[in-house]
Amino acid sequence: MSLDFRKAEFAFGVASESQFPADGLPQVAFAGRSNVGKSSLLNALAGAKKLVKTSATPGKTRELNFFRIDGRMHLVDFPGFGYAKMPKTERARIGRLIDAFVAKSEALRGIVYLVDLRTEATALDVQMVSALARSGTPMLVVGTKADKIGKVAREKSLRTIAEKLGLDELPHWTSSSSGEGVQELRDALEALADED
Ligand SMILES: Nc1nc2c(ncn2[C@@H]2O[C@H](COP(=O)(O)OP(=O)(O)OP(=O)(O)O)[C@@H](O)[C@H]2O)c(=O)[nH]1
Ligand SMILES: [Mg+2]
Repeated sequence: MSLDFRKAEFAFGVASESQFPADGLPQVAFAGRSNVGKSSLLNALAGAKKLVKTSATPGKTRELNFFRIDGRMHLVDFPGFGYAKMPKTERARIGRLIDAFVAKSEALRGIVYLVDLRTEATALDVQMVSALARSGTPMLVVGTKADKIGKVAREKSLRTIAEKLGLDELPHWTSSSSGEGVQELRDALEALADED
């Protein structure tokens, strides 16, 4: 049965390990640098403008925010990595929370790792992707903000990202503004939710 992404609702925010859910719903997490477009992409997937708060100011998301899709899966919006102005202790707290979640959540089926097509993969992205991959969770890399660059630059950026992150295939790509690539990502998420 196909997942209706328009049936999306905020479920809960998780700020500590004691709040990790045990409801058994399959989860897919959205990770990446601050400002890369995680929350905007969740809104685009849901076809909603305001399901998730987005911001031109980075560092807005500080909890793991769970969104329930069609009552059948949770998409989890992670706080962004690498926001320089966030206090060190807060950054460390968030880092530990994400590490614990990725290591312990049995319902986590995949991690969507977002990279801005204009900046390509940075040293921080290389570090975070290899740290997250150590958990053994399947990872899907997605290039974001495709509307901001041309087709030729996009293809070059996708190849560079694949090379830097050591991927076997070119990443998916999306634009939350134009909606390009969003349906393909819905299909990939649905396949993860349906796996046993
Ligand atoms: N043109 C364009 N702008 C985008 C796109 N996606 C996000 N943005 C803009 O980029 C900025 C950051 O987007 P967010 O979705 O809040 O980014 P985030 O990754 O959730 O950021 P943090 O919560 O700080 O980690 C906002 O100003 C968005 O409007 C896109 O596909 N195209
Ligand atoms: Mg966000």
